[in-house]
Amino acid sequence: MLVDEIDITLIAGKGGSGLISFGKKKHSGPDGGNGGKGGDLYLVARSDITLLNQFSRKVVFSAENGNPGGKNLKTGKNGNDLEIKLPIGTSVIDKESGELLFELNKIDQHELICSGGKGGRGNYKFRNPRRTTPLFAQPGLDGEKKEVSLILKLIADFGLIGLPNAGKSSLLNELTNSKAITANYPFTTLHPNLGVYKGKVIADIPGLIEGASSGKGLGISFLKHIEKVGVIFHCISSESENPLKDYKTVRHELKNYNDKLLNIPETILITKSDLVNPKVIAGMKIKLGKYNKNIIQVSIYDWDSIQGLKAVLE
Ligand SMILES: Nc1nc2c(ncn2[C@@H]2O[C@H](COP(=O)(O)OP(=O)(O)OP(=O)(O)O)[C@@H](O)[C@H]2O)c(=O)[nH]1
Ligand SMILES: [Mg+2]
Repeated sequence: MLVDEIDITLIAGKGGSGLISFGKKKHSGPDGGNGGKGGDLYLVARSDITLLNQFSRKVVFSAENGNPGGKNLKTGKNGNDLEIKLPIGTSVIDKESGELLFELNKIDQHELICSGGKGGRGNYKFRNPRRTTPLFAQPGLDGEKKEVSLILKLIADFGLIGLPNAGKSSLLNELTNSKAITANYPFTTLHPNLGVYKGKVIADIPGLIEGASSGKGLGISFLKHIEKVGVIFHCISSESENPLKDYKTVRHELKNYNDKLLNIPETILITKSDLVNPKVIAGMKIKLGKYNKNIIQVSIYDWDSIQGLKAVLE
């Protein structure tokens, strides 16, 4: 199961405490060093979309604390920074304020999310002519702590959408070296699958049905993945009894979820073209062409049609 929403807690390192210490010799005065700074916590974007799955085992992450100051004015070692890798397409939301902190949109994007606490000053720093033997030092400051919600919206160049059983996963497998499970029953795909063809990312989205936007079928939990798709491949099976109804049903669900989805460029794929007479396909093209002229017929058993579709991806 692809984890695409999770809450985690991030804690930067605490600063090391300042030291209270005096030189060995009589009258040699205070020599307690400052504590080291706590480690910072960064979020970094990577291409692996399964990275949120790491949080099914652990949800609290802390960068290293700074070390305490030492004798002889020695400053404590700074705590190591911690980098947490997240999938590209992740939005990071502050749970307390609800504010969107940032989106990770570029591979290797590197964002500081929690700063480490400052180290405390050692007693040497507190000496003055009237106070030659300060018997105190500062503790280190706490590192910043944030509870964040991570929400993944896949960033894909092409998204295969349509009713259940339309042949979406089969196409993903033909176009890429993905091995999505396919079967002759609805809702085979329960979470989006990604594949890559010549650097282009293709997402196979679970089947949509009428009412999906209000929770029917698999609901809308994955509709958010369509928001960041460059081109929609709307798959309609040539076996459909009413292709126009199928088309409108899916468009209606997209609109209900977020009408901006209707502005994403769309190509209609008439799938499983090997199963029907060419006349049936010609009829479908006329009916669907009233809504969208970009129509391509494909079959996973027709090599030429798959090559033609690959050319569109390039
Ligand atoms: N004859 C023929 N069968 C196909 C073709 N493409 C897919 N199928 C079959 O149609 C059935 C459904 O294919 P899937 O790829 O699982 O369909 P899907 O759209 O991903 O379905 P969901 O994940 O349930 O939404 C499977 O039995 C496939 O083998 C095709 O081009 N020709
Ligand atoms: Mg599928």
